[in-house]
Amino acid sequence: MTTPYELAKDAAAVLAAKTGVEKHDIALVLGSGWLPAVDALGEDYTELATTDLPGFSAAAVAGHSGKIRSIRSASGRNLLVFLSRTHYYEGKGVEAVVHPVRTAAAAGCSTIVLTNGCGGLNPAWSPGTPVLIRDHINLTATSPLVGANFVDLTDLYSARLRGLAKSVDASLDEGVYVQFPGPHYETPAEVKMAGILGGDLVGMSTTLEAIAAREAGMEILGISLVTNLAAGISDQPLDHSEVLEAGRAAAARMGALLGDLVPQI
Ligand code: 8IG
Repeated sequence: MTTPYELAKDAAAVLAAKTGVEKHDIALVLGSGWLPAVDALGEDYTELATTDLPGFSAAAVAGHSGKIRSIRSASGRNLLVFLSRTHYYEGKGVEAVVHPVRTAAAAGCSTIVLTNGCGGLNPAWSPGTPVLIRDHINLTATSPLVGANFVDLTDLYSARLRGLAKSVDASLDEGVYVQFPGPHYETPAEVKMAGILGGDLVGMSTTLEAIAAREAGMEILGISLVTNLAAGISDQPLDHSEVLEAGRAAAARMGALLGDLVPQI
């Protein structure tokens, strides 16, 4: 039987063959609202469909394109950018969720930047505000790891990389990201619970990927784009098209942030 790690190795081999890039250095996963920022990372690239590689299935959400971009950055690094992700709520299993992360590790990446769109609990974070993930609370009740694999998650989201991000943009706040399984948004009571638990951000991704990335030994930077106030924080109902619109409106700032930050990693 093929293990998830062997499947990732196979995907990395096909990636190297199709891009002509033997080793990638930095991986990025672009979440809701981050897609328009991709062009700020570099103009010299090869683009593949995720389905060109073993182990990937088609993208399922509007605003998430199933593409992978291999970018030769101006600073001479090979970036591996996933323009979409598989979410836990798609029901394809945890292994499908973290396959891009394991593929990136097998492709040689030692750093991963995990981005997402999420709801914010702090009313000062208006839609379009990026927030660094300081830590997470995983409410999916699952793990990408199987067996007696007691991976340490202290400093999961690298203090060094958060410091670097703040040196690029001193206005960046930090928060604790709470992953719910989704695909429904939270009830106001669940958002209140997330706050009582110590959360600042609510979303449907990232924590399982971060765990797999830590297992693989990668240094992790997590950045959330608050695209909406979490349910009950404002009296507005939540709407996916408004989430996408907030992303479009924030694209220039997110592009500048990633464009300035990545060369410093
Ligand atoms: I964009 O308010 C986005 N994704 N769970 N809650 C959850 N996920 C989200 C939200 C939100 N906004």
